[in-house]
Amino acid sequence: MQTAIPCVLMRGGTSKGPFFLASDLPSDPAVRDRVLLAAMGSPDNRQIDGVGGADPLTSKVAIVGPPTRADCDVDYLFAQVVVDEAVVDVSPNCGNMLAGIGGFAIEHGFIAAEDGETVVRIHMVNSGDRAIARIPTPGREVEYEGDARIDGVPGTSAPIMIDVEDTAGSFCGALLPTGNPVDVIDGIECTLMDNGMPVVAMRAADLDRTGYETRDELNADTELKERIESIRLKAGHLMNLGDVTDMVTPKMFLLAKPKDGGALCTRSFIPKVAHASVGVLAAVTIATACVIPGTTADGLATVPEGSRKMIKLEHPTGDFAVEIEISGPVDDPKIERAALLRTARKLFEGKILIPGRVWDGKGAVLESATA
Ligand code: NQM
Repeated sequence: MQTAIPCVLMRGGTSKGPFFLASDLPSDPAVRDRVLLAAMGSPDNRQIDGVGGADPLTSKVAIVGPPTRADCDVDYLFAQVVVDEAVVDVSPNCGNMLAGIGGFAIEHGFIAAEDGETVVRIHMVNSGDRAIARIPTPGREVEYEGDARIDGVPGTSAPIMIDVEDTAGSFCGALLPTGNPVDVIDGIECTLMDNGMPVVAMRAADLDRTGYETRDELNADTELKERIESIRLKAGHLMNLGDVTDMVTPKMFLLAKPKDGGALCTRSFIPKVAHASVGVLAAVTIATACVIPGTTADGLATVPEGSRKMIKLEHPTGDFAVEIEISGPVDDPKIERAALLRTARKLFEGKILIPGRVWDGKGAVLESATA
């Protein structure tokens, strides 16, 4: 017998994956992870026996439950299901899947919709931070259709404005976990930074690359990927993350001067596959690096004047704008707030079926999904 689990498949920003109610999944994290692996079809390059899209950007899961923070309406736990390994990583946030949480929370009764727009306060359980999403709700119904366009997604959808708060040092304890704007790893200058996502930012030129390569070119560049992974494993220790072998953070960035009118050109690895565009909180962190003196972005980035700045990051399929508000002295700015535009769309609702031997629906694991 298969076990049926209620689920909504959503596109959140440039990512896609099943959204579950926490109450519909096993409460034991080890059993839950086996269920998620089975649901997505991991480990397998094609995820042929599950609903995963065989790409890190479409092998993501959102788990939603009642708020455990008094100033929030809903809890959101993000899980990255690794495509070709039996690994589920709940250490990072995902700002793209985040875009789908507001609508899901309204439609599942965590918060009542207003007529026009509903503000949903989301507890990002992975980091403990809060995000505020503004969901279009004309007639008290979640509106998915609209005129907003984001690069990496064809067509247009309803705009979702998201503010993220107090994300500095969410995972690493400090914005600059080593206290330095630059550290040298394997002979390469790296900025190790966490403003919602741990990232390692390197100048593409220092690795003898242009920083304007396509995603396919980067994915085929085995020598580059090996050098980047060696740097990542060392950076993990320096960033207070410990052994990151089985973690999908830190994310790895190559930086170059902008060439399409943006502030900075980026290419990212998440962390072993090149991103088709750029992660949301990773982009917030890189935008932050653009305004901190002495980082690897300093000197490459063209940063607008003023305390409220729109920083446009170029990526392989367009650009991504992050609005950041800073205060304090120019040589030691404090990031007050980051805001961004995303869209999301409900694609499918129903039940995911997983083999009964993985989970019988009653909390008992009868057999490992990977056995
Ligand atoms: O950085 C990809 C994505 C992400 C994560 C990744 C993200 C973020 O594009 O907040 O959104 O880094 O694996 O969905």
